[in-house]
Amino acid sequence: MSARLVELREIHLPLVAPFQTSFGTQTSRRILLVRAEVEVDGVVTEGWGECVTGDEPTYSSEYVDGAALVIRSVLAPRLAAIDNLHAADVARILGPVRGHPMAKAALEMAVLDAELRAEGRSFAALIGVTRDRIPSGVSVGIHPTVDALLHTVSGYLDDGYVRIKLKIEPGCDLEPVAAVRDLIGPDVPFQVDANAAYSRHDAEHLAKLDAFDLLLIEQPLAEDDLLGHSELAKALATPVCLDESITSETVCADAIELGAAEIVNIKAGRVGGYLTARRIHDLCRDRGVPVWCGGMLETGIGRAANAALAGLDGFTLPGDVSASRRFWAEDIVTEPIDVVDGHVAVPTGAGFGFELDREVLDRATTSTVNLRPA
Ligand code: SMG
Ligand code: MG
Repeated sequence: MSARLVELREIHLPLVAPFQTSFGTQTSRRILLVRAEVEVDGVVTEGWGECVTGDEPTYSSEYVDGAALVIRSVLAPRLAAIDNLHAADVARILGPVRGHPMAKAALEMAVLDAELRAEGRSFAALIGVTRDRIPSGVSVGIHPTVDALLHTVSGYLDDGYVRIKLKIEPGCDLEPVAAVRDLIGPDVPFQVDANAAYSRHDAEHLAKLDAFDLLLIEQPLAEDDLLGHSELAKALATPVCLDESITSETVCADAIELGAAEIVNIKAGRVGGYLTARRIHDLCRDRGVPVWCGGMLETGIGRAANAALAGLDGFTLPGDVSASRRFWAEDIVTEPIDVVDGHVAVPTGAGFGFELDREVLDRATTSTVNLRPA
């Protein structure tokens, strides 16, 4: 059984509502999807991978157009040159290409999905997931007014989400955090995410968040500021969780060693793929560091994959694996993912377990590139 990459697609989907973070506001997403195939005894099985880059290089240095170019011109040709391509080898083969973890992750995901579907095996089974559902948290963007924010948060509580995460930035932190804590009461788990918007000089200010009994503060400082995070962690009672900074197993182990990451947000795209994400889960578990599964406004493809990954035992905190309708209206490219009793089901189907809606997918497609070698 050997895999090949066949197609790179770009789709365009509108968000149900604008999503504002410390680095910008999104109203829609351009998303790259990769299709791979595996042929066994003349039977062709396809698999799909989703690339989590944003439209612009603001969350990280990767972005849609850059990822499309590096996939087309550098990464796919390297994989096409391999005779017997397997998902387990993709990260090693692409290793000599520096950076571009989200682009690499999409390729590995497509190959892995095709391979597992051909074997009739689920990703959850491959990595040893035993849970059948995961607690679902929701990420709430920065709102223009506190009233609007509270209205949104109430809606999510009604939807059953078991944990609220609020985006913050300098000038929009203590007041909305106080208001949300007041609304949800002391028992609903509540955390904040700064997307690297603060500096080392903000420690005293950020310590004021300790009054609100937050589960964690996510990525307060710059991606490369491990030492700053470790100093901040000493100054705050609220645990410091890293997202953007965790770019590899090595960085993760170092961040824990330095005391910069008391909790880790795991995102497969940020670390180069679901297989590496699994190893990061293992290393955190072995060091007693709690992890949770992050989100990148994925379609049902990446969302299903995240729900499977988050089924591993070390994911002891609710993740940003919300219902598809949190971000998307009716135009979703897979069957919807729902939150039931505050939980999302771990997909049991072959591969990453999503079921594509071809019609919607084709309608949302804005361009298609052939990845087969000429
Ligand atoms: O998919 O639920 C989701 C989004 C969760 O807030 C979320 N992601 O920094 O954790 C994060 C952000 C990154 C994406 S913002 C464009
Ligand atoms: Mg984050």
